[in-house]
Order: sequence, then structure tokens, then C-alpha cells
Amino acid sequence: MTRPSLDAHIAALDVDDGLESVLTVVARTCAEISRVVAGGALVGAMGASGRMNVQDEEQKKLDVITDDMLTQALLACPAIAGVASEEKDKAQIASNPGGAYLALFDPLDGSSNIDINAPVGTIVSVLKSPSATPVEADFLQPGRRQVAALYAVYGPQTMLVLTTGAGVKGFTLAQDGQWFLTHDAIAISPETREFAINVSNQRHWAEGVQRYVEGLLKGADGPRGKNFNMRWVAAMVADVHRILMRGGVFIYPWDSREPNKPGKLRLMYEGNPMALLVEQAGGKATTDGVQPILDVQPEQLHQRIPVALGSANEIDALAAA
Ligand code: AFP
Repeated sequence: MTRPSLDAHIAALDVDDGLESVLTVVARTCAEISRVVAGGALVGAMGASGRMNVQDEEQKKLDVITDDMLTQALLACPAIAGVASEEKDKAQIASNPGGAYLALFDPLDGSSNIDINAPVGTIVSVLKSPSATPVEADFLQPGRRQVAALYAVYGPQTMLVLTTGAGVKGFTLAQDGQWFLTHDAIAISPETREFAINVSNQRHWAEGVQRYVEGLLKGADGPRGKNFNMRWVAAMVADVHRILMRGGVFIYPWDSREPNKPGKLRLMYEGNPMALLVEQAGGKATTDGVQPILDVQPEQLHQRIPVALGSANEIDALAAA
């Protein structure tokens, strides 16, 4: 069977040449990142960089390497007007004016998994630029305006999962560096028996989330009348990928440890692109079971947000808890 390539899929999309070139550049760079991630200690990619990022987190060498790879590749693409990275304080504007698109990315999500050889990923959100010479405020568009969202997950296989607003498709990286369609029309089943939440934070959650998770943990003996299983990869990319493949819910809620920070995950680099992929696959992506992430008006580039996404019936159950 001949599988369509990602290049062929991109060429057939109903989008302009500029967006096609942005997607092509991102896909090529993710394939290169996959090689560096797989090389690990053999290519000097392991360990800490000795630097802190804008979130005050210690950067791994791979955070810095992958951020540079994506930033350079995208800023060299004529269709790009500017980029913003989870790893950098400020957005960067392309030196050649005229690009029509903005790209926002988490170059290496789940970087605490690097040293234990567990899955990590890259997440990218693409917006139209309101101006050929954008300023930072131009990046602050609600996720509903994304023209594309994708992630690459570097696991046993490297996969790229993409939406341009008309469903979700998954591509697997072949040995020759090309991506081929392996998962057509990805859909999240509305029913699930699997949830993902970091239960070590339970005592810090708000009451509704406490009640909801308590119901799940009681299983067949509790109000839900069925048993649930739990998974937590500690890389949002891998947890969301599992949900796109076989259903489930992923929750990183607000908690009281840092009450002025509304959650751990970042709206622009994690929440919005994952929310578009999940909605396009028929799931729900909310802050709290009710409010769609995609309708949140961003106020800051590095804004944090609570996240509850996945199988629709379970997100409804969270809302009702
Ligand atoms: P790192 O990239 O710093 O490892 O953070 C990953 C992440 O933002 C997200 O991908 C995970 O779902 C979440 O953090 C895990 O957080 P906990 O370590 O608090 O479980």
C-alpha cells in the first residue's frame, strides 16, 4: 500500500502557499529534532544547559538546542512574520518584512523526561499575523483563530499530528526523514475509562476537581459505577497523544500552591494548540470543564492556564462535579 506523504498532504490542503511553507519547515525541523533527541548522549544532547528560562525553570541542553533549531528555521522562512517560544522572554520578529504568519512553540515539551529516556515532544501553533511587522500584542489572539496546530511526539515512533481546522491526521517519520500518513481522521471517543492527572497535587486542588477525581477513584463502588485506570507521562504531548489514540481525559487544574498563577501549563504554547487538535478530533478542551480554552482572550505571551481536555462525556462529568 502506498501511503500519502505529509508533503503531498500539505500540497493538497486548501491553504495558501505561505502556510504550506510554514508547515513544511516545521515538519522538516521536527524530523531533525527527532534525530538529535534519539542521539542523546552520543551527540552531546543530555543534561542541563546551566541556564534558566523565562519561566524560571532550569533549561536542559535539548531545550536550548531545539529552541534554536525551530527559531532559526522559522525565521528563515519568508512566510513567517515572527515567532514566540516558551523558552524565550520576548517574541522575535523576522528581519525580512512581508511574512503573513506567526508561529508559537514549545520546542521540547516534557523535558524532565529526557534524562530517563521517556517521551518528549514539540508543540506548534500558527496564527495569521495582523501586520507584516508585528508587535507582541499581535500574538495575543484567542486560540480559535489558529490556522494550524501540530505536535511531534518523540516516542518509540516519531509521529506528527496536525490540524488545519478540518480534522486531525497523524504521520509517522520514516528512516529516510519523510513523514507518511498512518492515522487518518483521528477521533476521540466520547466515553473513556482512563484519566490523567498528577494526583500528588490532590490536596491543593479546588473542591470541584477533588470531588470529580474522588468519584473516579471510587470506581465501580462509587457514583460513577465503573472502574477507571490512570496514566501520567508528565509530558503533555504524550498524554494528549494517548487521548487522541484511545480516549481519556487530561487535567492540569488550578491549584492553591501559587494561587496567583492560574495553572502550570502555558496558554499560547500548550493550551491553545492542544485544544484545537482535541476539538478537531471531536473532544472537548476547557479550562475547568466548561470554558473552552480556544475562547480565552490571551493577555500575556507566557500566560498560564488550567487545562481539562479529552473525551467529551468525561469533561461534562467534571463540569457537573
Ligand atoms: P517540563 O517540560 O518542564 O518537563 O514540563 C512539562 C509539563 O509542562 C507538561 O508537559 C506536563 O504535563 C506537566 O508539565 C507535568 O507537570 P508535573 O511535573 O507537575 O506533573
